[in-house]
Amino acid sequence: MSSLKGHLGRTVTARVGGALCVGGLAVAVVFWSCNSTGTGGTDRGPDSADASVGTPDDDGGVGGDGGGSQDGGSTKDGGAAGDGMSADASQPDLTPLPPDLTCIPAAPPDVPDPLFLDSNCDGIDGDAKAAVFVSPSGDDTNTGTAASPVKTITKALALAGLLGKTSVYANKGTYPESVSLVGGVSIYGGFDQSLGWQRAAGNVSRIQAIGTAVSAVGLVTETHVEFMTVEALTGTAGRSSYGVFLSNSPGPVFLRYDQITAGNGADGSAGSAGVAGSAGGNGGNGMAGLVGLGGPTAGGAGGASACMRAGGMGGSGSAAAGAAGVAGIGNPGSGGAGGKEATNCLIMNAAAGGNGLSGVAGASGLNGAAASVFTGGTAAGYVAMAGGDGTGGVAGSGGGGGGAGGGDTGNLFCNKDAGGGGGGGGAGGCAGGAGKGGSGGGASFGVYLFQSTATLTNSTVSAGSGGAGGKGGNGSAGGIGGAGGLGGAKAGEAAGGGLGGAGGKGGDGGGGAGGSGGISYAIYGRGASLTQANNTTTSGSGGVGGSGGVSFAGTAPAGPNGVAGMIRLD
Ligand SMILES: [Ca+2]
Ligand SMILES: [Ca+2]
Repeated sequence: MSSLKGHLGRTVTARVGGALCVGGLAVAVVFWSCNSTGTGGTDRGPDSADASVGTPDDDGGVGGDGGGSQDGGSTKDGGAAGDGMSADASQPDLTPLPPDLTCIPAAPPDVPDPLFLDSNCDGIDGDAKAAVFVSPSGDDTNTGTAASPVKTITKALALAGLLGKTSVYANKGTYPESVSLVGGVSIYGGFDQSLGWQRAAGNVSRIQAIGTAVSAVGLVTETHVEFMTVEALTGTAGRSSYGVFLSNSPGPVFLRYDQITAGNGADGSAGSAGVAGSAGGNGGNGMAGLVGLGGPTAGGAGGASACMRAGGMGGSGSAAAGAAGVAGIGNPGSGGAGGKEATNCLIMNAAAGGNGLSGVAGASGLNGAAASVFTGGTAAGYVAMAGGDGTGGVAGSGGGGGGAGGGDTGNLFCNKDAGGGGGGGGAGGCAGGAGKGGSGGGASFGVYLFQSTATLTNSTVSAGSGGAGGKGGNGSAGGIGGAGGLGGAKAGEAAGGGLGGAGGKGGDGGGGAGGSGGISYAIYGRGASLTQANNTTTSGSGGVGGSGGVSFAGTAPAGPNGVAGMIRLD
């Protein structure tokens, strides 16, 4: 065994049939010197111990068989004659040093690795037969071979599942799609179709989508996403942004050599303001009393209401006792009493109608409850928390109608007279509407894990900032009550009507609370199993909580600010 540092800082271990090997790595150049090579016939059988076998890419990608001499002495390296590889079928297998610089035949599988080695000598890093190829310039009706790539990663994953292939190889370029992983189908980027699907670090294969770029739900098979640039963009209306979102996915999912970036969480929406309550209508005046006539004299109409809180009608007058006013709606007993009639015009003892009682003011509503603080992610992701809605006020009750004045019944000596009608009661004011709570701002997560298992290495993970919480809506004032009508005037020996009662004021609406600010973490996990190393993380700031709506009861609570950090595992 020999051990050395690869150009990406990984330790590369090679076993060469028990022989001593000395290896060295330069950037993108690999050379091996092994004393078991070049002497001929020392190949000690298939290099099944090559750490690249079995587990994808856990050996740093180096085939490790010492420059192709350890493939069991056969010509199974598969390179075509004249392709520049060290172990073409047309040449002796144990080619003397220096070995070929790019092709190191090894036992399968050849997986795309960080050194981009074509260890099965099929011309690319990876196994062309095991993959579906995808390119932004491809076509989803294509077959998915290197010569006929599909256009979207989503299509490539579906095709791979259909054809029993284990990988998708992505050409450089941008894929504007939200990718849902398929268990057991890994995605590798960094290929360049125009150069025969060679890989290089400068080739950027980018998945780009609003909201969530890469996701998996219920994924239970090992799946890799490597050398991909994963970019989530900011959405709207409180939407969260996830570079990679894994939920209930024991996978395991390997994220390696990736550039993962989430956008900002979108700001929450402001809550709507309450609608102002309508004023109650005024009560009508009672009809004046009548000399020498028996009436009737109409009471004033109750004030009209847009919210079923009309004032009571005034009582109607006559030569007899005045009629009582009608109670205002919501205000029992509020009608004024009718006045007693006069039976002797010499005494003139007719009584005036009683006044209607005023309506009662409606209670005001309450401000909304404060938005919750973040307590943990869910299977569906971050839940943006809205501020509570305010409650509306209660409508005022209607004023009672005034009673009619007592009449004069008349006799031998005097004419009868009709008393004045009572004034109508004013309608109650309608309730002021409540402000709605502001919605919560969205969160930003580079990588979000819920009950999932992931290995995250050698990657850059960036979160944006949390979205601001929406402002709570203001509560609105209740309507004023209507004025009561005047009682009809007295006439002759008849008395006048009573006043209508005023309508009560409508209660004011409460304000809505502000929404919570969105949170921001480069890496967030809940119930997650995370293995991570050699990553660079960046996070943004938490979103500012929305301010509370204003009402006559004061200002509703503001939303809490969002929390932020690099890594949080709940
Ligand atoms: Ca490889
Ligand atoms: Ca290969």
